Amino acid sequence: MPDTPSPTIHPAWLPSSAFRALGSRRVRIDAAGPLADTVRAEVSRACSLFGGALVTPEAPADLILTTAPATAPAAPATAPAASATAPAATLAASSAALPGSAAALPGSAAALPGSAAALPGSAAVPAVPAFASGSGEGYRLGRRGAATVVTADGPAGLLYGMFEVVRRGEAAFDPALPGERHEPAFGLRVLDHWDNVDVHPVMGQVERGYAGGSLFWRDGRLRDDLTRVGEYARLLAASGVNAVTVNNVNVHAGETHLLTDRLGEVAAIASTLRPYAIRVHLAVNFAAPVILGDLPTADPLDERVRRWWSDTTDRVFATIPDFGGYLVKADSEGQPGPFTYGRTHADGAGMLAAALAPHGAPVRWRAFVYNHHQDWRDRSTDRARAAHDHFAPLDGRFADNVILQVKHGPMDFQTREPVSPVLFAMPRTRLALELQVTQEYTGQQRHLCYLPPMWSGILGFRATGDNAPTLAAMLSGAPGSPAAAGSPAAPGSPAAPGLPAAAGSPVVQQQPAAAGPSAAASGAGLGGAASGRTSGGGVLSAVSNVGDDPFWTGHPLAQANLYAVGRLAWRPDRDPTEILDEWITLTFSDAPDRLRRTLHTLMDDSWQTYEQYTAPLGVGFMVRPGHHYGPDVDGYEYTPWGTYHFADRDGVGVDRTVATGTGFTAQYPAPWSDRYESRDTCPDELLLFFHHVPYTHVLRSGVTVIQHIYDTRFAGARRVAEMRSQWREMADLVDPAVHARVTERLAEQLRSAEEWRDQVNTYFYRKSGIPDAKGRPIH
Ligand code: GCW
Repeated sequence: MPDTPSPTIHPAWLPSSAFRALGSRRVRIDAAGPLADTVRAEVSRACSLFGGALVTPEAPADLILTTAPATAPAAPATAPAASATAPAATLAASSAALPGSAAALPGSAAALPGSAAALPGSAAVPAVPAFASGSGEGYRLGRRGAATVVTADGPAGLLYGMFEVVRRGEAAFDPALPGERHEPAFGLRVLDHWDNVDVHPVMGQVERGYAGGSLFWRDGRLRDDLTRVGEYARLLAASGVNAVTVNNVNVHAGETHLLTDRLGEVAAIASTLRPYAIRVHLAVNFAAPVILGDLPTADPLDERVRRWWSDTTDRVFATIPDFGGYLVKADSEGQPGPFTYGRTHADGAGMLAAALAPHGAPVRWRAFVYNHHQDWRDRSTDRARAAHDHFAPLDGRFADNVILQVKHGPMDFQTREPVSPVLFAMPRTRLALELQVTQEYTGQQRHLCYLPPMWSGILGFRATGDNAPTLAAMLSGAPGSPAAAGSPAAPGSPAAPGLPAAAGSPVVQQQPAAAGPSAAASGAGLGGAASGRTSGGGVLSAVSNVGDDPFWTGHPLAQANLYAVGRLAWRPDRDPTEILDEWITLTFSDAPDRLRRTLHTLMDDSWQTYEQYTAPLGVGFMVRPGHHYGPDVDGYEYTPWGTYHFADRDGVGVDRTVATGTGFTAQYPAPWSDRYESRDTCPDELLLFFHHVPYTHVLRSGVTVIQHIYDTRFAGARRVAEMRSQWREMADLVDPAVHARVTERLAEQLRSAEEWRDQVNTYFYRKSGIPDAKGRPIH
């Protein structure tokens, strides 16, 4: 079937109008090579729209985009950013680092794993991997004479610097613009697509996708027209992402061939993404040697199997020289893995790592491994414990280019979970944080749910105490980050991990965007900017929420979640409200104040609103089995999936204490092990995740659990009704197509929120026999 691309694709955060300031200037580009060509094309398109011009090196310019000489330090931490003169002869130096050029490929000696400086805090922590860093991504922004100057560390930095100028608009040309240094905290910023090549009979084209079909695949093959993939690359580069995994971690039979005889399709995607400095990753099937019919075994210690992976991987790199790496889901939810052969996950990952190491590339190995054949009567098995039980004992046994990819919570992307303890239990293993942008459990892009406040709380979590480094600092190896040294969340308070106390007050400390040495630059002892390392180590991954929907994400306002991932990967300590504001400015350029204010009102707290009408106090699930949309309080209660709330006539919640429960609290370091262990210090929002309590238990907020359930369900549904009216009033300020789509989604959100309210309330009223103290109707 031929592709039928929709003629009206929403421009998301890159409408033409966002380029007005840049496009009306005289712009000089002192750089050459493919990425510089991309920048040149962007600038000339903008200039043709707004009357500016690309000018020659001799001509006066309002904006100079240049790459710093590769021989000079990338950015002395103390040097005033704007003081450098634009190097006239940067072209040859920069071309060495262009993607696609041999010198930039990860096989070069400089890019071999283990070559960078060590992470902070522990001598045992492995070196920051060069392969996790995009090269030359940083840049300085400042003024020289009458011009604004972007001096990039390399070609990718030129692209990112150009998009920063776009984001700033007129402010980028303010004569008082201070000198700033920018570089990403996380070196690898990757969006994982759970896209199937063949339409899966149950999961469809995109597993957990709520925005139509795949951008890459259609009915069993690569799309003929990859124009949208190119547009996607452009959007991602503008948000700061630098890698994409093109297929589902559940690698079915057809998709297994992408590694070998269908590699050409992956190469075509790689070519489309490359102009925007985005590398391709592939999810691979652990049993590929068997499935593809080449070998009788996939045993990771079998020499034939190891050779197979090594030869296959060599062919991948021969076809796609800047290939990013593998992603593996093994021994999980039916996927094959090393357990079949009595081997460990370190053995399994090690085999793939050995195949990738000569190319300087990593394997991301997922820690999402648990028993999905449980019996609710067996209280000793706890799914929350599983990842730690499986992986923590293997710390130190993973190869240098293995990155263990850990979901942010111990269960499964629920609306509220504590931060996974695995992230603090493996100091000798490289770890990646996995977020879920696709809203599997958070309203499936029918509900408005701006997720960055949740992510911000996770990135800002301080596992070992209120003055300890944040998770972001630990993972990114950027200890100088203000996030690592900022003011603590109050111990045990509701403002503790993942629990912003109120809207707009995220846990993570803020830093003025531009002031002083940057986060990474101040980590000079780490091989930071001063030593020429232009990106942080570390990996931030997220499951994409994009499809072939004209608005990209189904719900047009869910674009903000996608935008924010890249922005947080550059600056994990940024205020989510500020990121939202930036997204509004770009997406609704020329937005009058009334629209801006309303969007904040609708979105800033929307995650908390969603939480208010769904499963209470961190207990999770209560969704309809299979598709996970809408309420079904007991939907998973008697299934083998290990996702129980244990409500009975006396109380609700999962006892995960050491004293009387599954002992999960002991997987945390102090002080959190103690805080979670005690009902008195466990944050309210996570109470039912850690404790089974009577309905009459009084929360730290002063209300009983049952009354909290009623109050928040009523408040949540009421809030959605208000949101609907507030949006209605925006009709004159928003593109009618966007307005109509959001209107339709809010109507469904309200229907669903009322359904949640009624089902949860009536369930707990009947279980507990305790009426609502305020006498409201419980249906
Ligand atoms: O949350 C579960 C999803 C599965 C998904 C799995 C995973 C890709 O329901 O659809 O499979 O997580 O993360 O592997």
